[in-house]
Amino acid sequence: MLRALIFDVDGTLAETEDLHRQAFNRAFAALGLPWAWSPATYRDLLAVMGGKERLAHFIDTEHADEAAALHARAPEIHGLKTRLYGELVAAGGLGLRPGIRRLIAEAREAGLRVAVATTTSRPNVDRLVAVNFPGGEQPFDAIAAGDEAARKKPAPDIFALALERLGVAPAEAVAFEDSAAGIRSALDAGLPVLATRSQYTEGHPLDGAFSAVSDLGEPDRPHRHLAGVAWP
Ligand code: XBP
Ligand code: MG
Repeated sequence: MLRALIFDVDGTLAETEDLHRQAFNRAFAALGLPWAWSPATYRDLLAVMGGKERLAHFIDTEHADEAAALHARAPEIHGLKTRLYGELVAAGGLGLRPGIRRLIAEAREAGLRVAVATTTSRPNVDRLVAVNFPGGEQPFDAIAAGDEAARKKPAPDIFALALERLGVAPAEAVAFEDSAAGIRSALDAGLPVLATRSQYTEGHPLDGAFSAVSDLGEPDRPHRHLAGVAWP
């Protein structure tokens, strides 16, 4: 019996990823670092899940000669990036992707539990919730985020943690994901996955998802099924 829905955040609940890129760039500039990640560069960097891990990978591959000094500054860079990202989300009133609000409401109405399993840092989830559910409403019964899992996606840890917090078995839930690494993570946690492709996961193989759609759709703007996905 279906008892829960578990959502990824970045690219699934909302198109957040370019704001992460802009926040990184603003943090670099504020801290005097001559770096600016273009959308194309960021698309490649997204192969590394997690902002801290992404930054560490960038330092190791692009600035190996001064890696030790830059790694020492990484916590300050990422901390500022998180603050600036929150400001960007609030300033722009970043909304949810099509169908998300409706599905969460209908799921709760039907007595299902709703959770989040994300690589992103917890303050980023809280800010997105605050902007989209004003008045202190908390739509999620459980939130598993960022460093709460020992290993980030594509490891299954964060979905396993969300399931544990919900007290629900993998076969009793459905995961929603936008990236290949996220689908791998959910599948390895034992969950069936519905894929919705996002701006930054255009070229990702969505194999393993039981279905792949453009988004969750709205009554006046139905979703499209995506071709070329290998069903399990
Ligand atoms: C996507 C990510 C995140 C964000 C950055 O996560 O890789 O790391 O890009 O956020 P998901 P942080 O799709 O699982 O939500 O800088 O806070 O890590
Ligand atoms: Mg995602």
